[in-house]
Amino acid sequence: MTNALIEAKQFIEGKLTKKPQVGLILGSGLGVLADEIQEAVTVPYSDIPGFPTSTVAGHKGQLVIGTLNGKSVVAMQGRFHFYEGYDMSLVTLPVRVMKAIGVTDLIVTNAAGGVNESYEPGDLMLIEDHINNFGTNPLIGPNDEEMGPRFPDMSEAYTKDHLSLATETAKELGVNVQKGVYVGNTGPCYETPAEVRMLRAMGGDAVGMSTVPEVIVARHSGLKVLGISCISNMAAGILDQPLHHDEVIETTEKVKANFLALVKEIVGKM
Ligand code: 6GU
Repeated sequence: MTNALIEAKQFIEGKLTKKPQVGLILGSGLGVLADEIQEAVTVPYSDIPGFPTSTVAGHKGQLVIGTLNGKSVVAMQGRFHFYEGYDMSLVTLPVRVMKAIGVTDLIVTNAAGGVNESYEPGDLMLIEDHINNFGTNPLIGPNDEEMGPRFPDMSEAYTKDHLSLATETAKELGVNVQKGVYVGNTGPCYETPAEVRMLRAMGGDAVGMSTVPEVIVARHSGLKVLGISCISNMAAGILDQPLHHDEVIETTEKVKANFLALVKEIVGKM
């Protein structure tokens, strides 16, 4: 373990009453889920040794630790994005910390643009697979065998059992879900219409600026992963309108109820 990791781990363990099982990374506009956590202990990122301070609108910047639907959880209300200028080791440090404090299952969420033309803003998409389009990888550099293998297998980046659990739970709740491939781009600009056509030709269904680095590190550390995208808007060139971050937040507001119900129920069954 790096010193940054050891320090963050010890600091957070000092605040824990029991080991969290499930880790949650809450994307833009989706941080409200953390408000549902009971017996919550909140830890601002600025208090955690080695953590950068989150800067994006719609992201709070704290860990919320407690109980959600009977399961012991740790949630990130706000994440670190590569486009903010943090290097990949910082973007993914929280995932390493989660693993170090005992998390076994990670639920990663994000707001994403719809690339698949049959999607609509407000859809929830269970992530079946991803395409790393960042042009870099968080595992580049010397490999610490204690943390995971040099050449990790990515044939099941998103755990099939979790995908089935999420599919069944959505059905039970009557929540409609899409399933598809998430493409991770660096951002911060949204894509051009030509880039969106390229992403579609590559096999992408949704595009965003996060998730892929965290999932790569989660798989390297042996965590099981479930990914859920909230399709906040259609990517460029599909509808005849420009994209704004405000729209991303507005749409996530609208699907909040379904998103909250779905994730809470899934966590309870994990
Ligand atoms: Cl259209 N693109 C990217 N890269 N990220 C997004 C998005 C689009 N909509 C929400 N997040």
